[in-house]
Amino acid sequence: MMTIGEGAKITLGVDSSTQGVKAVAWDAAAGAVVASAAVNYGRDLPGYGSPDGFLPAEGSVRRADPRMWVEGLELALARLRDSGFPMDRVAAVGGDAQQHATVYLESLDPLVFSRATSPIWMDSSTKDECAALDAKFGSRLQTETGSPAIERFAGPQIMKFAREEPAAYARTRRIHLLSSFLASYLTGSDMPVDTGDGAGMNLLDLGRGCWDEEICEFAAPGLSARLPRCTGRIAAAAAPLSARFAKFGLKPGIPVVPFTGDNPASLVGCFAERPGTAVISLGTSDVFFAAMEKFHTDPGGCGHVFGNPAGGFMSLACFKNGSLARDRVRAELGVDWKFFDETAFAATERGNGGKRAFPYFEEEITPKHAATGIEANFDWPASPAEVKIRAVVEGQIANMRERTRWIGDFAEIKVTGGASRSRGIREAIADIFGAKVAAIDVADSAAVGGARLAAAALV
Ligand code: XUL
Repeated sequence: MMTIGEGAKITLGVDSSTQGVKAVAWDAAAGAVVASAAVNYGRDLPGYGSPDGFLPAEGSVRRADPRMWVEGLELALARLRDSGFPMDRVAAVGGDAQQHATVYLESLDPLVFSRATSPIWMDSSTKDECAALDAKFGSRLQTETGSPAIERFAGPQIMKFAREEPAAYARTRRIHLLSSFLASYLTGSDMPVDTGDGAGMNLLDLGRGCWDEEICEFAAPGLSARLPRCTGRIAAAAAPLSARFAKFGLKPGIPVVPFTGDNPASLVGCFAERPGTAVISLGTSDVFFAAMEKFHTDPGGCGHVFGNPAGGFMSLACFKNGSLARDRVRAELGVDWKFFDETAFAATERGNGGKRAFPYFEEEITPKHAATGIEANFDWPASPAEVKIRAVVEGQIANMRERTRWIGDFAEIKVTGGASRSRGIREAIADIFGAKVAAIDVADSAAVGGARLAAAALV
């Protein structure tokens, strides 16, 4: 634990992710995490039989026991307290959760769930519901809610529940996202869904910042009355922490701000909440996200728009063929990462004389493209490894640039994730986007985002 200055304002950020919970104490003036505690569902709460944070999969169904999320939150707070961190120094609480997971309540206090297991973002069992939403609303879903009908999104999931279990749906008084549920649990009263996470439901009229009554009613009768209100103004919607949390050493009554989704929270945790800076996370998939001033959607129909919890909007585009595709090319060429990240780039010219290649090993979503393997505009078999590597990297980045042009231009791009170590990739991003590129370390970016949002309630 770091030393905490006398007058320092400490806020707590709680990140409830798929695999566990992290609680970080953030000192805004020092710009540093001063203490943290973590819980892993598989290791720490084995009684829930969810080694990876969800119950054994049944086909395309992925669900988790919501009691595990509550117990995980409390255990993380207990661990932070037991680490010796002075919990009474926490001045406000914020947080985030995995997006799209839904929690179904008969009552919040006492806590009674009307659905024993909650669908999470990995569930893709709502093909029929998405088809019905598409048939009814068509492109209006994309242009008004920010995304086309998507299987993991909360709206199709709620629709399926209401159809399959009408009696349990009728008993349900409130349907929360996991984010708004956790904030409600902390305050003991219904907290709003923030427009950052709420945009992952297919139910929110994002431009107007309210539920779309027509889509809600089509998804499930009486749905909008079962949803909490939504808000795009996090600081203004803070509510006092319930006295129940005094047992963890937290001061009752300190402000708790609405929680958001992990992606919107990461935008804030990467200090990229203002337009002009984008973040590219180079992981299994490559993800591009950035703040946006005005609400507008991807004319190509691939990117998402969410509310930006710091105000305004944000966009997110996911490119499925990211690091896994790069690794496959590297393995097929029989070279090591040093060769892939540096040697190949030192041996070739920027722009590669126009030679580009696109690795479609997985079915691509941005743009939609079948898994057909490498597609190159030059004689792939006859070319040396160096040329192939630059062609693949520049091909991926050029595709990303084209597919994110609708969002705007960026003077600065922050890159994170394993592949951000590659000088070749960083230079290709700088060249193709015409931006300054910096690799950033974003351990706990979502939790830090939650804590930074909590700090806004103290201003
Ligand atoms: C975003 C999504 C995932 C989850 C992971 O749409 O489904 O990134 O938020 O926690």
